[in-house]
Amino acid sequence: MTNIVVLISGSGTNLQALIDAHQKGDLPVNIAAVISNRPQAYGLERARLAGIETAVIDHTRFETREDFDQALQARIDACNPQLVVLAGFMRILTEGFTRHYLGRMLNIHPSLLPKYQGLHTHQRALDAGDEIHGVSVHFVTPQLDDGPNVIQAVVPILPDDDAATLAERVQAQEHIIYPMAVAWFAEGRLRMDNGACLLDNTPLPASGFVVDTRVN
Ligand code: NHR
Ligand code: GAR
Repeated sequence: MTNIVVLISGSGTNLQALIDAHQKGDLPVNIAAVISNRPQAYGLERARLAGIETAVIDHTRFETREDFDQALQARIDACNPQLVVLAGFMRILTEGFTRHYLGRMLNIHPSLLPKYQGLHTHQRALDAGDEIHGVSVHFVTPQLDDGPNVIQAVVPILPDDDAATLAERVQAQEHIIYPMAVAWFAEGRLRMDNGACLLDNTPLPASGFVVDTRVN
């Protein structure tokens, strides 16, 4: 069974989607631990309720990003995971950390990457007058939000949207595509190879596998 460790910073709805998929029998993994950099993250409670081991590595207690990442890496590696899953994890990771987990760490980012790397993606898509928005699951590489895409879900931007309504539409898709991507990895169907994604030994396009929710 594929051992995974999930890193969170906040409410943990993506973690909950993974827990739910696992409980339904749709996700052949063992969630070895959930680790948060924030002691108050509600996702820790979700993990406890599901009987999953939790840990807090509070970044405010470390002098440097390197020190924090070393402590985080030691805690993760104690679980021997085949995959590290960033689920609303909000700290930028050092190059050394990302290299250590290269090809075995996934992130979910709320935009259609390479558009809108970084923060405040929903507001930026609205400000730009975009007609579509979405979410990307990608392998993590040293460059922020730059690793190869595994899956994207596309949603429409509607005339009355604000950042909150748009985020809600995007997050509904997050909770579908993240368990899918993690399941592909766990089943041995997905890997990163030469900076691209292979699904069933076939290269995915730069967008990754696309789920387009717009009704035509
Ligand atoms: N680290 C690397 N090296 N590469 C990636 O692709 C990463 C990463 C760390 C996190 C998630 C990411 C996202 O999906 C992620 C991808 C946090 C920030 C950020 O600016 C940016 C991107 C992401 C996560 N964080 C601030 C910082 O100083 C803190 C913000 C806060 O605490 O609220 O680290 O978008
Ligand atoms: C999700 O929308 C995720 O895409 C986003 O934060 C939210 C976390 O929600 N991630 C980032 O912005 C990463 N920088 P959750 O804690 O409920 O899963």
